[in-house]
Amino acid sequence: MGLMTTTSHDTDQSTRPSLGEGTLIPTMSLDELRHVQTERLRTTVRAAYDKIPHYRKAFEDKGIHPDDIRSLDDVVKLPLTGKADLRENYPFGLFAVPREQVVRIHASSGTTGRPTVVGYTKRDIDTWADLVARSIRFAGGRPGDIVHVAYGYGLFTGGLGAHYGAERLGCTVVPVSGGMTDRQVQLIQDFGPQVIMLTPSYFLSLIDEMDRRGIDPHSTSLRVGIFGAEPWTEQMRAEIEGRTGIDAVDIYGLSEVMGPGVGQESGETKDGLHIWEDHFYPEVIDPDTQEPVAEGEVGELVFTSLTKEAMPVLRYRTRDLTRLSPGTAVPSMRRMERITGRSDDLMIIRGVNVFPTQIEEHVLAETALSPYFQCVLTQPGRMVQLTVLVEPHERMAASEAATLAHRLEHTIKTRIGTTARVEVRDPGTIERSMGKARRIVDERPKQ
Ligand code: DLL
Repeated sequence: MGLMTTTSHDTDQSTRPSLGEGTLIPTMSLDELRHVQTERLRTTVRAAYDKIPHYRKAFEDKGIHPDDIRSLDDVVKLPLTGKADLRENYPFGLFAVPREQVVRIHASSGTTGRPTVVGYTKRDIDTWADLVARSIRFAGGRPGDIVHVAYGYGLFTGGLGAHYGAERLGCTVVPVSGGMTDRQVQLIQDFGPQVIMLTPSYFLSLIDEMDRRGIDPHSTSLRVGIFGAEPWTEQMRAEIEGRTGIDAVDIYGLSEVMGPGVGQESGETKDGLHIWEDHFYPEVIDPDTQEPVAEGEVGELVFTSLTKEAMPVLRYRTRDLTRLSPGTAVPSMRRMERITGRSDDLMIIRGVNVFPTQIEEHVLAETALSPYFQCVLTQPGRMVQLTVLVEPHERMAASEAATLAHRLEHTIKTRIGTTARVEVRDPGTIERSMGKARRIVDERPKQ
């Protein structure tokens, strides 16, 4: 990486507008990082306890006090935080600063109940812009690039998060937001962006639109795609890179912790997401026992924010399943493996655990099939049934479709271990998303 600097150790959170990392990829040693994290953890814990009644009560319930948190190993003593805690404190109950100091609100709708609301101070927005700038740089974007942002703008953190980061890096931002697929393609043709940021599933729709209009997706100005906000696979990366010639890299984040830019994959090594550990302390726990898993084991990712002012979070349970491994491109910071799925997306089919990403791998291995698919869950009797809807690129004869369906059913049975019915639909009929793809359609009767 060409752009390197050491990171400031300044942990005085009250006076500095920004923590000083700017847009640069950190080169701090592991010792330095642990020192910074420890200081920041203590400040965060203190603020959470002093300023947020929810956390004060949670500390008291656990019989702990901020003074008990002296080192990073003490993190496990802290209470876990979940989506339910955000809902119970709706809308502003988890803010650690007076509402007047909150300059931005975002929210995620979720599938049920109240939305979860998050807030940012001016400095939080600044830190976020720095981290997204860092992420874009790490992915392979450069100051001076044109960045086409097709993540949705609004309460969702994708659009504005990407936007501020691209500006911070010194790029020219095209804030298209999601939707109007034909216009997206026209703007790519007209403005010549080098970088595009959107969900991988929506990018597939843009590639299809290019195909439809006779534009060779290899011929665009695009060099790097920064894809996230939903699970995707190595097979999907190969599909996107093969069809466009760009570098497709993964960006991770969630509103409750910040938004996009919590972790980013390097465009050079493409080996999973480095977590920006100077701002977010990761752990992986067993979702059932809530105990930390052994190093390198898969479990639920949990984050403690280290620099957030408006809404610090302690041990936030992401429900995302992954494993941690040592850093490569940034040696002191750990990587997380591509997310296999959220525990919410886990389908249990006759006792076998299946994530839509596992289905995606096998759908993409079938060259006649387009990458669009959906998993439909029904319950005709007592058993849950999984039907995988797929569609071919070109219309197929019934016999050909039947052969393909049987082959895929067989692969799913032998490779994933579950029984699924595969239904081949007509080209273009499976739901397209303009943001996060809806992979699971649950048609089971409501309990
Ligand atoms: O999706 C933030 C974001 C925007 C990330 C743009 C990346 C790009 P939420 O709407 O709160 O925030 O959803 C967060 O999306 O817990 C994961 O389940 C999923 N997710 C986000 N990035 C990835 C990724 C944004 N790269 C939830 N791979 C998270 C897999 C992802 N899942």
